[in-house]
Amino acid sequence: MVDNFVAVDLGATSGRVMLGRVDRGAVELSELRRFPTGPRQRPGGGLRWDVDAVHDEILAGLRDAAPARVVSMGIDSWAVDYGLVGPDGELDGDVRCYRDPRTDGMTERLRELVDDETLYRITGIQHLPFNTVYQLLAEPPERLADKTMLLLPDLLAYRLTGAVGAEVTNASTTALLDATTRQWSDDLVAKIGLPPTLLPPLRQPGELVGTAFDGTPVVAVASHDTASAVAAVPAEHDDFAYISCGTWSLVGLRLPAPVLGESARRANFTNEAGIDGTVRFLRNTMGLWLLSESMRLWREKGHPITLDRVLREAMREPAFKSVVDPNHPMFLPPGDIPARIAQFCADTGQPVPTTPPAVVRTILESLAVAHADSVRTAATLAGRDPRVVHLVGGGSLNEPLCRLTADACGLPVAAGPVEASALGNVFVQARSARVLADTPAVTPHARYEPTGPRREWRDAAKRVGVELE
Ligand code: LRH
Repeated sequence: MVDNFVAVDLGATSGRVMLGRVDRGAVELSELRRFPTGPRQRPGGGLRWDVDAVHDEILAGLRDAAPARVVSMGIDSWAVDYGLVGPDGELDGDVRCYRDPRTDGMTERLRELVDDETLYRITGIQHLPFNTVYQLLAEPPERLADKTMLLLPDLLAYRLTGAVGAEVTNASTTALLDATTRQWSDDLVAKIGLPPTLLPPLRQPGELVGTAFDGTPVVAVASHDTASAVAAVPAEHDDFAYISCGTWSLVGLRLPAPVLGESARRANFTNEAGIDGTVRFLRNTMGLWLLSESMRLWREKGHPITLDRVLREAMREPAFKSVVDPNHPMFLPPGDIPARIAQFCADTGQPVPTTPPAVVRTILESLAVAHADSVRTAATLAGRDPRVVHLVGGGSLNEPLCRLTADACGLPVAAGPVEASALGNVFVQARSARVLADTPAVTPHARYEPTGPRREWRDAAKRVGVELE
């Protein structure tokens, strides 16, 4: 018998409603709807997500799925962003985007209340200027007084079911959850002066949230998209690293317990909650954002550019001309990424790439260096020796990036699944419905063996202060 599940998977560029058909241990995904999610600049009012539009897409997706007799549905999305629900049950204002500059200066403000070492010892969360805790600090305190904070997937589930809660994998990205107890840290909440009523009760992946308007059960999945993606990594053994590669590259290891020491904090590694009590020990890298934002700009300027062609041409450019640090804060806000890359190269005395293929070559090699750096650092900090890198998500279709990542890491890269987050989403639902016991059997669609001399990668990495070995 076939069992059907709906997975809503929201990325910061596009969202999908997928139908997952589970049949004898295998999951087959098909796309019901795909829609842009990208944030909009409100005149005078910051960078915001259109939550109403996403809600409408979910409703339309459920209607599209209806003939399939759906067992349940679940929602995952990017992390850290939230809506505030008032005592009247209504969403107060919009949901702001984490790329909004309102968090400027909040790192310093938080430091006055809690020092970095204490914050990390409790939460194990890497410093990203847009973590929820910094966004909350940027709110006028009176706005928070009588509100409940719902992270985006929880907010969308609330709009479907009326049930309030915070799913734990995503809650961990707020930097308000205790990484050891996996409960909200009352201690931190008090130190920061947030109202204790702000944070709703936690829920676990697999729990029933409620019932949607059409009777479809809504199940809490690993609602952080990266947690869903990691849950779908088709690893055969424990000795693997992963890269969940989309707008961001999330690079790290699956561990049984958090690594909360000073070295991990200084290396800016995070301990996000995974399914079944696991820890996602990883580091954020700016990811394909650099490429998609550049493509957007070139198209706006009227360049007749396609991704396939520019990738092909990029690989004909000379290697290792210029390398940038993709994690530099200058690359975070939307805008002219090629100009910022040029600036970075000029500032560091490297040749400035001027054509789209040259810029793309720089982006690909820089991402590969950042991937290799994070794989190596994760392994050292956790005392592991990964033998293979599983690269999952949309980036697994980017052949040059997979190839360069294998070369830079000096490890084989197993590419795929592409729709890892949607697959992990379906997996948790199907397990909860007891129609699947284990990670679904998926085979990576390609494998890239490392080639070429290591010395060139080591030299390129040094230009951005990275020691590859
Ligand atoms: C990837 C992601 C990542 C977060 C970022 C905000 O989509 O969820 O794990 O750090 O978005």
